[in-house]
Amino acid sequence: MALVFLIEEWSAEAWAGEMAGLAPGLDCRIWPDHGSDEEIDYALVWKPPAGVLRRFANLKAIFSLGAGVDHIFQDPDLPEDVPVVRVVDRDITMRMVEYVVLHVLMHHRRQRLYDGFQRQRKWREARQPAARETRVGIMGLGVLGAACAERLRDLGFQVAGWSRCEKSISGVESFAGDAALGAFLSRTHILVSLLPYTPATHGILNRALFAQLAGDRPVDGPVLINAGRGRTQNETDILGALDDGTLYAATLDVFEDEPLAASSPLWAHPRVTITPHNASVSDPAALCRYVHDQILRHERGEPFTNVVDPKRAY
Ligand code: NDP
Ligand code: OXD
Repeated sequence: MALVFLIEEWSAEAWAGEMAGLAPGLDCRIWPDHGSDEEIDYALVWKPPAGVLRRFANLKAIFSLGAGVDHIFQDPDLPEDVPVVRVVDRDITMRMVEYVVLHVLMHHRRQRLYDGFQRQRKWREARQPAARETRVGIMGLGVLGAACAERLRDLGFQVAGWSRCEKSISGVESFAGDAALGAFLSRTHILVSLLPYTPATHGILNRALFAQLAGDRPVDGPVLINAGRGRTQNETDILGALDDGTLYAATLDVFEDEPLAASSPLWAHPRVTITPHNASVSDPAALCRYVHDQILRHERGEPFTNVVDPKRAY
């Protein structure tokens, strides 16, 4: 059974080495030195170059090495009949929970303000609202969004989520569909986006959307945290909204173009926090275990889990 690692940006050798250690029986190969295309049964991919997957005529599945699958569906030559399997794993979920809780708390506890006081050697207190006074709204109440919502709810925040279909999560208000977006935004002080990138979410985080956020946050103003995908945001609009007060602050892990250009004004903005698309990194050990389990299931004649519906493409 042959697997090909088709990975851009990360070390394919490290991933293949992890899998070989876990499952010595698997024949792990690295694109483009993988030998015969016909021998490949499974592809493990991150940002695969367009047109390559179609060459593997006997492919049984394409495994995304991240939770997002936009990097696969952007291939115009993607084979239609091969299932795309995405990652749903506790490791990736908990890393995202850490990131979202960290940044919601950072804004809520006004840590950047205190950092400024410290630099000025000022012993000063600023008003600190309770979590129960603050309404967090999560766009994308899927696997990651739901886990973040539950932790933020447990911390005492008023939490709501927005998704395509209605959800039932105890203590978390659910808003579903485009018709409910306005109501969701108008109750939200701190907006967290964990949306996938699809044609429907392209540029959705824009000035018109920020203008609908609740203006009654007990301190400062509306905050945006985006750890979903960069092309769901309009960075010109984020800068404009920060400068005219529509947004008070932003944490951005993802960008329209990555890596973020050194010339971007976002880097130096005093109320922007930037991380390099590492809110939840894909851990080779955890994800190889996950993929290996899926392959074993398939070889036993059981169906893959977490197969992406190509019509939704997320
Ligand atoms: P899921 O597919 O489980 O969740 C996606 C959620 O977005 C669902 O609730 C879905 O609604 C909602 N959604 C999708 N399209 C729309 C739309 N047009 N309108 C309203 N809601 C919509 O994905 P995950 O939670 O596992 O991951 C979310 C995203 O996080 C990934 O796609 C990836 O882009 C990003 N990510 C980023 C990482 C980072 O390090 N920055 C790491 C991992 C993931 P419904 O439930 O109704 O279908
Ligand atoms: C993912 C990511 O999709 O790391 O998992 O962005």
